[in-house]
Amino acid sequence: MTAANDTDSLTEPRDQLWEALGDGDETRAVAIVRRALATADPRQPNAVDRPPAEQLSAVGERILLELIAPAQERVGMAWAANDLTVAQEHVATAISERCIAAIVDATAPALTGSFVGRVLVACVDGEWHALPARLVSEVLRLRGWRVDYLGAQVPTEHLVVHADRTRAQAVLLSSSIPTHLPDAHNAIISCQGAGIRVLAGGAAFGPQGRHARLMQAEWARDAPGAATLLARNPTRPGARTARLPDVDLPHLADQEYTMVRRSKRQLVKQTLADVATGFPDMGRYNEYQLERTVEDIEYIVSYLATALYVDDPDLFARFITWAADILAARDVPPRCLLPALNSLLSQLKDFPRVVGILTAARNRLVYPPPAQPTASPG
Ligand code: B12
Repeated sequence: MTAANDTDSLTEPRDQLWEALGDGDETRAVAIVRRALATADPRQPNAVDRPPAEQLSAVGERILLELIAPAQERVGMAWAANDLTVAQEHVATAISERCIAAIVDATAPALTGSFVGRVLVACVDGEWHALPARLVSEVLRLRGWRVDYLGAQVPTEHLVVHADRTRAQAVLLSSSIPTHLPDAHNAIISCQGAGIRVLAGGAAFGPQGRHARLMQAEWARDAPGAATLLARNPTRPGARTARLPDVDLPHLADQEYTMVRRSKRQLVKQTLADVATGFPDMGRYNEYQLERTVEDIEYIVSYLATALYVDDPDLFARFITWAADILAARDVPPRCLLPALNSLLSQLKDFPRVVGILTAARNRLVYPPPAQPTASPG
């Protein structure tokens, strides 16, 4: 997202859109984005000298990335802080989708009908966060690409077949939740094995796309970055010889990932038993509370497996910090995560990478790093 500043013409619409999303007012939200489209400046070099169609595309891109996207990020922060319910979050997201559709409609006259190329945009199998992929698709369309937008959780085999059938120049793969990284890797390997170029993006791929690079995929922070990569090397071949995941990730040879993934059910069961022993109040939990606790423990084990997969203790530590913040915002002491981590440490004490990952996260929980200064670095 482009940084906003106080003189930015979108500051006011941003606050208005946020309020409309919070009120669940779709009509008002759509009117706000339409008005912003009509009044905002394109903010690109020599914009006023460009043909009106190009100016319209540039403003449309700004509204998508600098108005709608930040509103969605704010929805996520408000949910995390327990200021929005899950239902309100769903309402807001449905309205954001409607706002994107309004921008697509209003910018249609800017499309020339000739394309610079054809790409597929899809979410990794299991990934529900389709809205980021939709934003990427619409920006690329405005930049002249023919885009096949496949939406949420696309099974890899269908992705490869469709990319092949449409002779797409690249598959753009989106993922928000890191636990989908093994499936993302499978999609990357499968596409590349079929000669299809892959460009990955989304929060799951880690800071600076470190996990995408590990999996031999190209990575871009956002849609404009993807457009630049595609344009810089339009004929870059995707073909590689077929490979197994451990070619990219040699650490998988220690089998720690496979073992944790395969014994997930047993690990969750034992962790739940250990947590119940150390926390007798759990005996009074109702069915709903118990189900949520099981879900949380499953989530912890999934993140542990993912951190092993990409060999990144920081991935798990960041997840534990996130979980601690979510709990704290709901008046649950973050230290209640400790019994689960301790249980896993004792169950998996013979696995050095697991022990390293769990210990680093545990330390972060016990000795949280000092709060960062709010001023931006540099
Ligand atoms: C809306 C939403 C949902 C909706 C999604 C509906 C939809 N149609 O998309 C629903 C309700 C389904 C959902 C479900 C869940 N969600 Co959710 N969700 C969100 C929320 C609020 C907004 C997502 C969004 O649209 N973001 C806006 C876009 C603009 O941001 P973006 O993702 O960074 O995308 C930009 C770039 O990354 C990049 N990009 C993205 N993809 C790609 C691809 C390519 C190729 C390129 C080049 C660039 C690129 O371009 C985008 C546009 O600028 C986020 C909060 C957030 N900060 O994003 C949480 C969030 C992602 N969700 C979260 C969670 C935990 C979940 C659930 C696990 C909750 C649960 N317990 O069920 C499930 C997981 C479901 C699953 N299996 O995938 C957490 C993830 C935390 C973590 N540890 O990773 C977040 C961060 C909320 C939070 N603050 O904690 N969620």
